Amino acid sequence: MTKRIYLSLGANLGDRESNLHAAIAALPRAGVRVEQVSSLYETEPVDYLDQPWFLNCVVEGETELPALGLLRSLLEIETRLGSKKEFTKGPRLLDIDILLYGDETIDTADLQVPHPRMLMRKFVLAPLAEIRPELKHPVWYRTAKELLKTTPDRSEIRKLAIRKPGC
Ligand code: GSY
Repeated sequence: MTKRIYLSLGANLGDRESNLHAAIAALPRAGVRVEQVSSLYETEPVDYLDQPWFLNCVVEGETELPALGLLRSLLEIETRLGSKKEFTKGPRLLDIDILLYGDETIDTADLQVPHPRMLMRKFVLAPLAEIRPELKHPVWYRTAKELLKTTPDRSEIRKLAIRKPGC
């Protein structure tokens, strides 16, 4: 069955913009039809602060893959593009997280959806609210635009005035 999905992409090593472009270009062969891509945002690191700033964006798409199949497919893109996490929450060439998978709630050791920290992350909420301001997941009470307005995350983000990846 077709599922509407939202992915968060981030990179803070190497040519960050090329890494994001390459990941978005790889999505169709990995089983994701890309429908919208947000602008790129330069974002201050959260969680582990002593690392370079990230470039982040959000992708809206559709997939026929089951959630764990999608996760595997995205991990393969990360590995193929050379991404290794030296340590959890540390710098990386590329990170792809599943934010939403249809209206589903998934809570397994390998995958939690909606992404458990997305409401605390401006680097996710700003690009999501840019492409889908009125989006509401059944476990939230508010839209992406409202969540961005009320998030406690005080980290800095800057929308880049350049062409979107994938366009
Ligand atoms: O969770 C994704 C990796 N990550 C990021 C990120 O993508 N952007 C910002 N700004 N901070 C981050 N901290 C981690 S971990």
